[in-house]
Amino acid sequence: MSTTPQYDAIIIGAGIAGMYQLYRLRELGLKVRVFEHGSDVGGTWYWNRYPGCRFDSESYSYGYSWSKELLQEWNWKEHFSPQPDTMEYLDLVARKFDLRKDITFNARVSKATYDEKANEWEIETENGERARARFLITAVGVLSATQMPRIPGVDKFKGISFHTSRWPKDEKGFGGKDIGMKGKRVGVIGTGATGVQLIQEAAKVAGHLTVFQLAPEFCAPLRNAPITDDEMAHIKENYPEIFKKCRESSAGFMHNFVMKSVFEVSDEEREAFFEYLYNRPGFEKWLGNYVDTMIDPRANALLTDFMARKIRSRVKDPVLAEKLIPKNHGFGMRRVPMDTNYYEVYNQDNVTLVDLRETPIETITEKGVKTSDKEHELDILIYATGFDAVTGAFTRIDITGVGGKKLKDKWADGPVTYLGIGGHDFPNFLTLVGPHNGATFCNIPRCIEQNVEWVSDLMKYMRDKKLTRVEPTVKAENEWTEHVAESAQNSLFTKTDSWFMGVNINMPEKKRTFLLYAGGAPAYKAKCDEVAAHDYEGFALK
Ligand code: NA7
Repeated sequence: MSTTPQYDAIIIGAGIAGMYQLYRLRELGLKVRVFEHGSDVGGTWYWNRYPGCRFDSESYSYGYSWSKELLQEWNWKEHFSPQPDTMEYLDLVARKFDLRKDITFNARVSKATYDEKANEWEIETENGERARARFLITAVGVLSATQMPRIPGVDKFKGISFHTSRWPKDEKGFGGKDIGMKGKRVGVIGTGATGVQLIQEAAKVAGHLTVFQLAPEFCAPLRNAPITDDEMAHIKENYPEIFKKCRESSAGFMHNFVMKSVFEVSDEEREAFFEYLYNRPGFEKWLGNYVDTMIDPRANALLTDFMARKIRSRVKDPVLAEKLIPKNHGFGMRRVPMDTNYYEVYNQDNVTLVDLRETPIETITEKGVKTSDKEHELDILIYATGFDAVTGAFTRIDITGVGGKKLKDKWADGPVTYLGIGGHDFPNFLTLVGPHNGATFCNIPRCIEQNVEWVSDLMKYMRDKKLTRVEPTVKAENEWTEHVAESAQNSLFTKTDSWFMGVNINMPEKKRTFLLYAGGAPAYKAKCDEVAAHDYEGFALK
């Protein structure tokens, strides 16, 4: 008899999705095991502990909504929670619901194989540990597959160096270690949402900070603030309204587009509204703007012009300001980094911007970064170069379905999925926040809850009906994949290159295709509910 441990379900990943999925399946009475690469819960928040790492979602719209007790027990300290506080929150969740007892930590799943005869999945970790289960549920995150740049010499640098998602841990707390940037020559490569958060902190302490920028993003002010006791008391009273607002919004945030065109209003009214939004906290200036700013390029151009003027007003040197203004995309067509005095950093004497479009990196050396014009000597070099987004966390596991078919091959020309929750030839394989899933462009815990609850209902349904195998049909996955592409065509996301489109300068082999779902969270939920109401239409069940 096999000694491989046997479960009803195996979950890969103990981030926000994996933690909740574990809780829900345990409530169903199932035997569940979670395998997690990190040494603790938290997923994205566990790995990303660089200085400045924090939410861009309003904190109180981000936490789990499923436990009234938890909602009343936890006090958010800031409107946009910093990473150590978020980890403290997730630690509370893990302790309160005794989640850690069912999680194996320091266990990266490297292989998952479907055994057709047994109708079971077998996983194997890098350490050689194995386990089997009827269901395999992935909770691997959208931005978790760390991508180092493909620059010659990345292993040559003799100083302190790592990717932002591998920042060392503070042994005494939940955040990142103080690596001693104070007074040092620090270099940061990459100016996406992560780079921006890190740069504005590093500039406060570094002797000299050199920012290596390939192409700038349009950043906008976060406007974070502490949450007072009175505010927190008010938030606790209003959780039902907060979550209702999120449910009704297109991306699960507390903001919704204004159902008006920029062209319906006068120039003065439009400018005043843009200005109002610019002074508001969070993503409202992106996701609470006139609806056509994200659909119509002419409308987007007006908002883009406003945002470019803001950058010019914040950066003293006009030549430098132009280098910080994106010319290859409009505002909001790529993920908008939220800033706190980011642009003002470039007015400081201790900060230099190196525009890699003018002077490309030739190689990383023992001493620093050699660009086409000079060698920049550094003590610390941080790579804020992003991730093999959305599909990377899947394709880095050797996943084999029916008849030896590999998921990696199935997705070679871009993912093919049904509801972003599974695919043909991969029975009982359920992908929370997978590519094409409504949770990919969303205030993620809001949509994670929808995903987890839907999957839990499916598993309950199967148990009640004594069904043991669920697999999307080819027709259903083709139709959904087409629908995903169509929904993206109506947005401006497809009009530029970004990780939304699977474009990564370090991965030229990755196909350019829309990896998210742009139809909106309410439409996605409605479709999932309809599928469930029709006995999981589009899935072959037996
Ligand atoms: P992103 O948004 O993918 O940003 C990565 C940045 O690194 C971006 O500015 C890239 O420039 C730059 N990059 C990547 N490779 C290189 C090389 N080889 N040389 C120079 N610069 C490079 O990742 P983040 O971690 O900032 O954010 C990820 C998400 O996390 C974010 O959207 C949030 O949702 C949370 P490029 O864009 O290619 O011009």
